[in-house]
Amino acid sequence: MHPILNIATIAAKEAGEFIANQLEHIDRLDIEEKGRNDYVSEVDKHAERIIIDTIRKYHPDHSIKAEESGHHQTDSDFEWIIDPLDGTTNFLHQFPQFAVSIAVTEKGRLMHGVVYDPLRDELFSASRGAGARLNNYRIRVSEQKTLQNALMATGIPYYDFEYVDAYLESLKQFMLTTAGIRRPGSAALDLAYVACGRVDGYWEMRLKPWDIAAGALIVTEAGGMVSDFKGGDKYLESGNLIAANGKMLKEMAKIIGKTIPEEFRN
Ligand code: 2AM
Ligand code: CA
Ligand code: CA
Ligand code: CA
Repeated sequence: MHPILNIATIAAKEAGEFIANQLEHIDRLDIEEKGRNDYVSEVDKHAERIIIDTIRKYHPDHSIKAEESGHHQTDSDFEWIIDPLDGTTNFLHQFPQFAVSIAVTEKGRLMHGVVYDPLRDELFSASRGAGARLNNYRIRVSEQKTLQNALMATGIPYYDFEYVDAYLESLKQFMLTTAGIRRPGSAALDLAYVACGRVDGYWEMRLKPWDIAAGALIVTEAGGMVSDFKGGDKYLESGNLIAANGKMLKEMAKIIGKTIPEEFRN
């Protein structure tokens, strides 16, 4: 294992264990609403502290971009992109679907990623060129070729409701053409599930880099493809993303092209 992936793994597991242990204290948590429907608890913040302290111990010079504490830019080529708790809404409702997501870029290129589900003790990980794993096993995207038999994952908009109609059009088309759609509520795990073939495809709009950086690398290292809504690779910038195996991705892109107006595809 690459030493950087090893540090990411240690940090994700430690933060994940902490989060899982806090589930039983949920009624006593301090919760803030950062923006419409965007909640943060002291658990998110403490988990992020655990992760950043671990990174700083080994790589005090690296840049860090973390959801709850912002961007600490240095002149290093390396940047850690952290979502300490992806699926906070689920966590706060004790709905058992949330994860820790940690990615590392070098000169802007995704190099390592881990997504850790502490309740199932499932660690999804990848380093560029070395394939993707679920715990110690290699994983691959599904081979499903047609939408007709495909199980999809998505995320439903919860803020910025101006693009709700565009999203609903895409949802309607996928509803009419696929075998089913799930909305589990953690973008990082949705991508991890594409990587191991539990779902055949995933799309969502307006995501943040920390939701998707690690999961996107895990998908591509599992033989899948990730693209933005214009057929390019600017998904970290645009926050609009499709992920699937290559054949399925093409089919999905057709539906996105047909249903999401150009102004919402940027
Ligand atoms: P978060 O829990 O780290 O904020 C995609 O749906 C992403 O949107 C999730 O991974 C989640 O990340 C974020 N999100 C924030 N608020 C949400 C909400 N109310 N419902 C669903 N997702 C939300
Ligand atoms: Ca959040
Ligand atoms: Ca998130
Ligand atoms: Ca989060």
